Amino acid sequence: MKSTRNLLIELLEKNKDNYISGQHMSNKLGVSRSAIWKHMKELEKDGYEIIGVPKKGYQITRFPSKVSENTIQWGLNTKWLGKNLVHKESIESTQILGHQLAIEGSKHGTVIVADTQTAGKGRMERKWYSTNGQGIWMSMILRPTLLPHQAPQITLLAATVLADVIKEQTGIVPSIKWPNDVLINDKKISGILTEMQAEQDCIQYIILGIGININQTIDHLPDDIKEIATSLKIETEKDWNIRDFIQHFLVRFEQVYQLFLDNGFSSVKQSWESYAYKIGQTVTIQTFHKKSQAKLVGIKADGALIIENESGKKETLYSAEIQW
Ligand code: BTX
Repeated sequence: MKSTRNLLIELLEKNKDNYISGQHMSNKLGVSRSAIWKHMKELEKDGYEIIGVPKKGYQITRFPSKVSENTIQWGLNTKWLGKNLVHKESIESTQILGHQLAIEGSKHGTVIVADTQTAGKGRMERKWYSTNGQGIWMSMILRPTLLPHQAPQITLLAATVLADVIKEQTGIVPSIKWPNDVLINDKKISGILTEMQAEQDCIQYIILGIGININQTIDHLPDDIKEIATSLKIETEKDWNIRDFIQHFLVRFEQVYQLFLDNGFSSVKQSWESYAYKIGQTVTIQTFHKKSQAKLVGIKADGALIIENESGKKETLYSAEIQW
């Protein structure tokens, strides 16, 4: 059930080119005009600008780009994802808080967002740079009824959703380097980290962490990643509204996640393949025990990587790094 405040935002958003009368809003939402007025004062505190003209009504003139629990949740058209949301200005890592909250029992769909992370985590103890207010640093708690070996499929799903959202919002078609790097023009715009607490045949929870570089210029990127990283701003030469981007991502993620649970991995697989990086090409692959040249063939029905090794034999890899 949507809150009155969410419905009010939607109404104002739908009518953003016109004035809308207090009476009309009050009839539509089934609350008094003074309640509407109080809600609008609250919206103004979070950066919405609403003008009121006697006899005409109200018009929203600015939606906030500010990220806060309120601004993300207001107007967020999801059923369960992000309905419980924690926003921190600065945090060590949204993954760490995600684990804490999950252990304390936070529900499926809880989202944690930070403006900056002081110790953002990549895979295998690597570092994830999370500059202040210039990207999306977000983790979500998922409690799927899947088997532990299916968890990596959620990583591929998240990368696919992000690629879709980037394509819809910017017109740029990204690529996905197996398993989890989303690239634009062969540079990394996003990283995804899936951590899981599981027993032999059941997942207790997954903390799905997503880092997306949004408004950094090349000067904001630390020297050691300047050559390999990019941001939406670098690629499009404009600033992006971080709050809007989070909302688009959450809405899309919820839809695709539901399809995945209902129909299995095949629809995700198809979409993932449409973005696949260097399929059919020979690349350097690092596995736990060796580094070798191999041709990327595709992914299996369960999301594992299929390669053709130097002697022409097909192999299936569940864990590996495709090198640049
Ligand atoms: P990864 O291990 O695939 O990538 C980490 C590598 O990516 C680093 O070693 C570095 O070379 C490069 N890198 C670091 N920061 C950036 C950046 N901002 N942009 C591009 N490249 C970078 C990928 O790990 C998983 C990253 C998940 C990050 C999210 S943010 C929210 C959540 N909280 C948290 O601590 N981690 C996740």
